[in-house]
Amino acid sequence: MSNNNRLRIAIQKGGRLSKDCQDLLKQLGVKLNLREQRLIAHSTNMPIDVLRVRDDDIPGLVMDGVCDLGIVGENVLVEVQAERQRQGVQSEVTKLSKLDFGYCRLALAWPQELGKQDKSWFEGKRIATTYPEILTQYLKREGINASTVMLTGSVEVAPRAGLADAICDLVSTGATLEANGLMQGDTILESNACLIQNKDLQDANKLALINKLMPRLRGVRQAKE
Ligand code: PRT
Ligand code: ZN
Repeated sequence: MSNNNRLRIAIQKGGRLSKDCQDLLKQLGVKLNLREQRLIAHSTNMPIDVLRVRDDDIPGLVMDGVCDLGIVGENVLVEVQAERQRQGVQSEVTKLSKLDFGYCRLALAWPQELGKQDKSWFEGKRIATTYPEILTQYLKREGINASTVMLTGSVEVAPRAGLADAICDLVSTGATLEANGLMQGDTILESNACLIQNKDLQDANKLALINKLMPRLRGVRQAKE
């Protein structure tokens, strides 16, 4: 549990969600003194500290109560939840809101030259992914007997490099798949960034601050519609 009486929010330090997270906090009226290399940024006008970390660490920090809130892609949240459930470790969070950025889908893809394929093609194949838990659950659900190859980067080059027969990766425009000669198949998960809260948070001051920020968040989202 966090012993800090300032509300702790975990956001991605450097990456696709960073700028949108910083913009959102600004729109909520949270003034931050962001210095490039600092792990923690203190708000100058509210009792809020922002922790800037790798996105993969955000769900665990919130689940364990190290941070009270976090902003993370649903893809990462679902993957970490599945992993922690398998390990029998606390995996629940309260989802406060879906956010209007970070949209992508986790989809299967295979070499274009093979043409259109149905699910049975995956039988006995090796599929490279950064999301082995979500992929394994999908394969189980669909009754497909395929193996997963865990890669944390450059997943899209795996078939060409002979590391796998197919991939399961995030897609937004589809340009990366096309550039690597891959054909997109089923979407396994659709994802947006989301705001999550530690499910055991009880500090009255922190809860009051969250209650003050949530209508502002709804206002920001409505203004975008
Ligand atoms: O360093 P850190 O671990 O924090 O960052 P990261 O490298 O793991 O993640 P990052 O910054 O790449 O992405 C953060 C989050 O942004 C992801 O977890 C998703 O929730 C979201 N997001 C949205 C995406 C994309 N769109 C996306 N297109 N994450 C990754 N991609 C990649 C994808 O993996 C592929 O390589 O972009 C490529 C495909 O893009 P298109 O447009 O060519 O289809
Ligand atoms: Zn990451």
